[in-house]
Amino acid sequence: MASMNLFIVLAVVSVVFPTVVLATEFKVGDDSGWTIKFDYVAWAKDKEFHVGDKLVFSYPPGAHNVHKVNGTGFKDCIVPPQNEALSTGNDVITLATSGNKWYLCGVGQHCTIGGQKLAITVLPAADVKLDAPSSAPASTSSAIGVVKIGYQTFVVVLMAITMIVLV
Ligand SMILES: *[C@@H]1O[C@H](CO)[C@@H](O)[C@H](O)[C@H]1NC(C)=O
Ligand SMILES: [Cu+2]
Repeated sequence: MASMNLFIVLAVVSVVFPTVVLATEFKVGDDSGWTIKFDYVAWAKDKEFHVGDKLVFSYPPGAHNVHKVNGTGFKDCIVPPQNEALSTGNDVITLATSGNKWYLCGVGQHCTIGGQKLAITVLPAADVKLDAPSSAPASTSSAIGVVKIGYQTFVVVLMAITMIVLV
């Protein structure tokens, strides 16, 4: 019986695990958090953001806030109404769509003088990080398709075996 239970656990884990691995949580500014006089351009430069990933803006509550703005707002530091700000000091934003996203701090001159603003480009959901060089997108996606089908088949077979053993 113990081995069957293990089997079930493995089957469940194999279904649940991929979604856990594939979403990345980014702490904006790493150990510096969300603050003034930090180079968020450099911070974002070498990172890949995908739909489903999360941004965490971390700062002492009251010191800063977080506004999502458009490209113009970003460039000119146009601060939206205060009541639209995130301001808990631990603001988590799930990247729901692909494309360019812009965020800034609406406190004082933090955006204009402090450079407290972040621009990122969100890529489609990261099914697999097998990313071949982007020169061959078509073959890459079909390869991913095969991998996914293979994986799902594996899980279904595993489930089926588990059921048969249990009956
Ligand atoms: C960008 O946001 C500002 C206000 O923050 C608004 O006035 C403007 O129309 C927006 N631009 C676009 C292209 O949506
Ligand atoms: Cu600020």
